[in-house]
Amino acid sequence: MEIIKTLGEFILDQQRDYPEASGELTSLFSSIRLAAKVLHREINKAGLADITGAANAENVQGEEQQKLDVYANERFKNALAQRGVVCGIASEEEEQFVKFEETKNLEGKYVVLIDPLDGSSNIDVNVSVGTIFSVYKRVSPVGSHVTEADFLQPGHQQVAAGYVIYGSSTMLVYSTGKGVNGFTYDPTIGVFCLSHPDLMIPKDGKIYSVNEGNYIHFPEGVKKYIKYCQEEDDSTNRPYTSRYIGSLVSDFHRNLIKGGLYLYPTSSRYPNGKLRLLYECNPMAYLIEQAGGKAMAGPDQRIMDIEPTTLHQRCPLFVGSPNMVDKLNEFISEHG
Ligand code: P6P
Repeated sequence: MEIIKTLGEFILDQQRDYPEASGELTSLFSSIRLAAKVLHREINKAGLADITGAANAENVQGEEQQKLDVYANERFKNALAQRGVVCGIASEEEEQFVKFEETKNLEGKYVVLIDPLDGSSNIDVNVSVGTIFSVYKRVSPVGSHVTEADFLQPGHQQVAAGYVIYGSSTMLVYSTGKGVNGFTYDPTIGVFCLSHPDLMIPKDGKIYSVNEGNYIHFPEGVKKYIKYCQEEDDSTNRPYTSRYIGSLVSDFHRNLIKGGLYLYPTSSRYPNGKLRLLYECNPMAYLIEQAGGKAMAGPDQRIMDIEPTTLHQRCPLFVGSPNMVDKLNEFISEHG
């Protein structure tokens, strides 16, 4: 008979690997799991209910907030505040970081940075979207209010990171520093089941993911790499396949499973890159390195070594199979 290992059982098993663990991270993950289940339900009926239309608000990025963006942000914020182990969050949907003021939260040891619904512009065309989260231990004293410094930590300080992908099935993929594991949601029994244990990205791949509409604005080295991907060369499995969904979580997840490289370089519209360091690039970088891959902002700039200065700062992102990242870096080093 098939043995189902649920996310809850997996987390408890992992907690046994951390003798000093006090169960707080376990509690944090259970709140993420709850919010993910609620969002699964809302996203899967979004086409039917009037919650895909713009909420007429704008987020800090100046992007029109879809109602589900707002809904997702509230769901995760409330779930994370409930358990008391989190003292505050930073979110793509919140201009400032959010202090959790209840006494139980002042004692919280963790902060969470989150993109509650990445790729939300895809919702009304029924393309997969995702939630991305990043977890740090606070640096400010337990018992005090959370401070901005708690959020402006470099990515190598993360204690956990993950994403939820709301696609043909809903999956939670995360790491606490001991490898990457994927759980598929079974709505008939309401649990996430271990479906992709010990995920490792192939060292090489045949897929590159980039918005080629920005090609003329890319740095010369990136342009040359894209042409390298398109050249005929059987010995190196080229030409590669171009796959770009416009939803980071979806492109990242496919490349994690099959091997590949996702690129969001600088461009005229985004001179510092489009993606946000704290709640998109760092969590994806943490996951890909745990899965044997690489995440860089440039030839000599590991994403997780960037010292953050502002909550919503952007950076270029090159993430995926290590050999593909290395090849791209060769082109950028040679051609700028
Ligand atoms: P573009 C979605 O807005 C997002 O942040 C990522 O999920 C996605 O990969 C990227 O931006 C798409 O950006 O400029 O290609 O539409």
